[in-house]
Amino acid sequence: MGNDSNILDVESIKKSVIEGNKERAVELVREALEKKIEPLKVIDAYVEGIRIVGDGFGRGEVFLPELIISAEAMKAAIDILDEEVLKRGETREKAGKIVMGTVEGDIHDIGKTIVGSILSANGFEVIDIGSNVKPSTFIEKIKETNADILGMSALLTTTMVNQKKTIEELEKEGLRSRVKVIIGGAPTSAEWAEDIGADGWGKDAIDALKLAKRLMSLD
Ligand code: B1M
Repeated sequence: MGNDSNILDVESIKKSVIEGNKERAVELVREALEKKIEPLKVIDAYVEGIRIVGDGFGRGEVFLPELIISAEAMKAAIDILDEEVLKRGETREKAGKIVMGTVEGDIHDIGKTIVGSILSANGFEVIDIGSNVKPSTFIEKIKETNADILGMSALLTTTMVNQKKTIEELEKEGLRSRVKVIIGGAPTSAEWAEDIGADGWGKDAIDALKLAKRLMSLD
């Protein structure tokens, strides 16, 4: 169904994530890309799906194994979209170097990876150091790569405090003045970014890109 039209099949995409049907989720990505639909629009449809599952989980109507299966379906589809976003990015002079990761205690990495791909596709050199990253590991990587920006994602109210701890570590190491810090993730906010002394907060990947460009004086 829908293969002959050029309309994104949002409902089927949402359903594939809600049902945790990885094969279908992947098939629908390929269909959307064949229809030449903008990858960011496709990503949004998957995000809608996982948010529905997450809300159900929050209300106790969806259980952890189901959440995991849905997340795996989502991740398989998003991996393909990330690759496509990267492929479409032109190779041009690097806009800046950014070390990116999800903070210690937190393994949510889907949003962080999307943000990394968008930045990378837009000329930033992204050093993605994964999830569950200790403050000391962020610091080591910044020193090793001489990064311009540190990007930290946190999805749990219990781990967002590690964004603050990492900034404190940066200060102790005397690195804070030469590295810009951007943060993001569902429980975070512009106010939280200000409270912990970050240079900005990204609502989503496009917002993070605008912010990173502004911080590198590219806008
Ligand atoms: Co978890 N989880 N989870 N989970 N999970 C949430 C976050 C939760 C809100 C669900 C709920 O209860 N409604 C809840 C947190 C509650 C709280 O903190 N108060 C929760 C919980 C409780 C848990 C566990 C504790 C469950 C358990 O074990 N009992 C556990 C924790 C594990 C851990 O980290 N230690 C857990 C586990 C998991 C899975 C492994 C099953 C899976 C993650 C798989 C993975 O990432 N590889 C998972 C998922 C999928 C979610 C939800 C449903 C979806 C997250 C996601 O991928 N969203 C989530 C509910 C929700 O967020 N509504 C939930 C899609 C993604 C594109 O959006 O990550 O927000 P997001 O990223 C956005 C923006 O936030 C922004 O741009 C991105 C693109 O638009 N952004 C940035 C993100 N990072 C940025 C960085 C920037 C700038 C912008 O600059 C650097």
